[in-house]
Amino acid sequence: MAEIIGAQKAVSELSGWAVAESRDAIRKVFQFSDFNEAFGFMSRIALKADQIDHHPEWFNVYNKVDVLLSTHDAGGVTTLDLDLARFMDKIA
Ligand code: H2B
Repeated sequence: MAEIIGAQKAVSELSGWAVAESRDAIRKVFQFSDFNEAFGFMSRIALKADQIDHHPEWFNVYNKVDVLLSTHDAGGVTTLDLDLARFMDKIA
């Protein structure tokens, strides 16, 4: 099981991510030029997420992807979320 680090610590190590209001999770809204770019991003993240068996909660409208990361099995933000957030920032 991945180690819980908490949302506050995770956002302090990232840029553009915020502590979610609802629970121990981190959130970022990615904005792209159009739907094609947004969905391309989601496709690449989806492949990675399935490889590492760690999946985002996300909501897409046209060129925006609203992402929430948390480790359900652990009940909070872990190093897995930090790693996935860093990967998303690299791909975006
Ligand atoms: N994704 C996230 N974000 N948190 C989890 O705890 C989690 C997951 N657990 N993806 C995985 C799948 C687990 O349910 C499967 C059975 O390995």
